[in-house]
Amino acid sequence: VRTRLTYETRANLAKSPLAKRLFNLMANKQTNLCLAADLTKAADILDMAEKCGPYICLLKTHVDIVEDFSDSFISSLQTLAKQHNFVLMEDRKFADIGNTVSLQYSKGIYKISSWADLVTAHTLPGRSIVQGLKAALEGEERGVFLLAEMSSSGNLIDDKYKETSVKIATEGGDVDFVAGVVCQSSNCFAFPGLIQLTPGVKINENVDKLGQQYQTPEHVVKQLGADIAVVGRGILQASNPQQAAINYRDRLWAAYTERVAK
Ligand code: S5P
Repeated sequence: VRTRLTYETRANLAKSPLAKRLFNLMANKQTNLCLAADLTKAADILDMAEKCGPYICLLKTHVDIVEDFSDSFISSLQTLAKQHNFVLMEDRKFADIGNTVSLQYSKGIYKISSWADLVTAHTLPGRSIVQGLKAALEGEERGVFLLAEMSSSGNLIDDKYKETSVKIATEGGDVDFVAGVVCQSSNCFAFPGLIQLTPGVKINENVDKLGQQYQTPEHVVKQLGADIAVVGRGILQASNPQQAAINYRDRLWAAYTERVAK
């Protein structure tokens, strides 16, 4: 079972160079925490990246919510990523035909492919979405996480959609570009070389007012099979975000070490 294997072992099984890099980073830095930096001012995101950087493996952005987006914001973020050794993911959730996502990935104001190590994509359009994203690259080492499940209540994803999404992630000629799967259950996929990214993690709440559903760090890692847990407001809205990041990191890492020791 993939969830019993260590991140080091799984790094060796990964087909995606980005998955390999991220598994090794997690093992060396001893963190499986992703910060969802969902803030609307560039300076606030950079401040949060500075404070939480030492405790995270991944920093996830939604750049289209940043009101003062600029190229210098991106270069500052990249400097922090280097300094504190974390990977950058733009949670764009691409969902269009290949040609359109290729343009959305590399062009426009955000030029996502020029800086984001990882992006997310829905599988709704089919396999061509992966091909479209890959077509935008000019030799950069990049990866995609495909959504096979969502954390929101009432989402439309059923078992068939989930299974086909995992097929797209694990079969065919583009599997070296797929670094992982965004999902909510350990039986979602079997291949140990892929990373399971699981959002909907918060210590003190079960839901928000807009359909989000939360679980504890221990539950997502031990029961739901998360390799990386995404925490946004649990850290961003804490009275001391840095201390909250440390708490989430400690609890998530302890849950992982218990999971692989069993
Ligand atoms: O199913 C999903 C997939 C994602 S990527 N549910 C999610 O919540 N997300 C993202 O995780 C969402 O876009 C947000 O950036 C983060 C959760 O934030 P939180 O504040 O609820 O922890």
